[in-house]
Amino acid sequence: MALTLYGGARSRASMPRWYMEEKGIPYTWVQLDMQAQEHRQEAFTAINPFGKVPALVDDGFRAPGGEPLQLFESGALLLHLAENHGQEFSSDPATAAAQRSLATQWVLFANATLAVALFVPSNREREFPRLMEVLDGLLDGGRSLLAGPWGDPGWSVADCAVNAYLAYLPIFFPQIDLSPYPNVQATIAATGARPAYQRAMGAG
Ligand SMILES: N[C@@H](CCC(=O)N[C@@H](CS)C(=O)NCC(=O)O)C(=O)O
Repeated sequence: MALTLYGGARSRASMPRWYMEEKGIPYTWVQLDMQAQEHRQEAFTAINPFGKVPALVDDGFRAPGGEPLQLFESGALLLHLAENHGQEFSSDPATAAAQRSLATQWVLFANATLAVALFVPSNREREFPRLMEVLDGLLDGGRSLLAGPWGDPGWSVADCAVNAYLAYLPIFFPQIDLSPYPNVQATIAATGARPAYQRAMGAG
């Protein structure tokens, strides 16, 4: 069984890459030269027809046509990895079902709500403070976002998705004052100190 992750320098490929580094999931990293438009060439559009990174090939699974499974959209990659490689969910089916649904909620929140609030300038002014205020409350105590009545599962796919965007803040928006959000600041610092995060960011 082999996993191949395609990405570019400073791209969203760092999210699934961070997840695999944290969980010790073996993978091959293919870094496309996006300046040279390698992501628009046929060798890659055969994997993601939209020509965007990240994309993942998992030959432990078959697509409907029988070929190895190919996936695009960072959130889909994260959920596939959590479900099939990350040993994230409880052995109790009812607990696992709730954990899966919550993991999906957080990955979609990260990609569809948080990312838009950060990277779309008009939304940044309107949405950003409200989201940060709520996240700051939820991050109090350093628990996983998937902590619940079943306990704290530790670092999870939900933390990967949300914290990866929070960690972008000082990189892309150093002018934003985060002092009103001390738990967000602590989370960003803790993320940056994780060896797996450093490995994921360092080379990719
Ligand atoms: N919603 C997608 C966004 C993918 C995306 O826009 N990737 C950027 C790099 S971070 C890209 O490939 N841009 C090149 C292009 O659109 O030509 C995801 O989360 O995977």
